Amino acid sequence: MRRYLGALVTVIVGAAVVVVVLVTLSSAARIPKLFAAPANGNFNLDGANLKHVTMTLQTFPFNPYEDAGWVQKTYPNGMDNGISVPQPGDNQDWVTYWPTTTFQLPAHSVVTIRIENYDSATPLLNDFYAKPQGTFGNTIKVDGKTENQIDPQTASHTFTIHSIPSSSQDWLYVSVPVTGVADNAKTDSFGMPDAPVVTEFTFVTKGPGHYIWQCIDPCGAGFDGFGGPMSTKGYMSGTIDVV
Ligand SMILES: [Cu+2]
Repeated sequence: MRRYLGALVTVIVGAAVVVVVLVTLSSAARIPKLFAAPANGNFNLDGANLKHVTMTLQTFPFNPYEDAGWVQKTYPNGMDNGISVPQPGDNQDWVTYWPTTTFQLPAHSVVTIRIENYDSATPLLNDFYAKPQGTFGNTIKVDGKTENQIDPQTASHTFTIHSIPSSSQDWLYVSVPVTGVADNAKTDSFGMPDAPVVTEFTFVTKGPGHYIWQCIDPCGAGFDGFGGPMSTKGYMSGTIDVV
């Protein structure tokens, strides 16, 4: 009997250790929240009446929590365009998309994404990504002005949706350059610009599928700027589920 009791205690202690480790890891991990794009009425596209959704995202040169008071001042009620602002998280010096990197979009719908970029330029390594692709008219609006390409030297990030070829889901490829804030722009004492550069683009989703998106600008650390935030999910990359 004693022998069985000893085994039982070992199993219980082992299970408790596993639970403590999992709880500690999950509270320390930066697990991006799901952002389901909010409806924004309908969109008449070539006679078809499609659902229209609009998402607003930000890109920051560092975690905005590093700038004491900025988050409080900019999102006083703790909401960032309909989604609660994330917790401070780790790697605060890394460039990052906000408020999350995990998105859900409706199928067969018109999607408008607006990116408020507070980061400065890191010239593209490949000019291919200086041209918007897969958007309406292969264009973007940069601070309200329609463009079909940007100067690759002024790029700060890209928002590039793609996936591996699969016969079980539609193909979806959308890529836009995100223009950086000018080096001489006015900033606060932490380096946060007073105003972002706003890039807006619109595209149509096809059928349901699971896609990934990432930035292809060398905005990260290490070799060719593709390490750190560029090689860690939740900063410069994430997922898009079309449902
Ligand atoms: Cu980037």
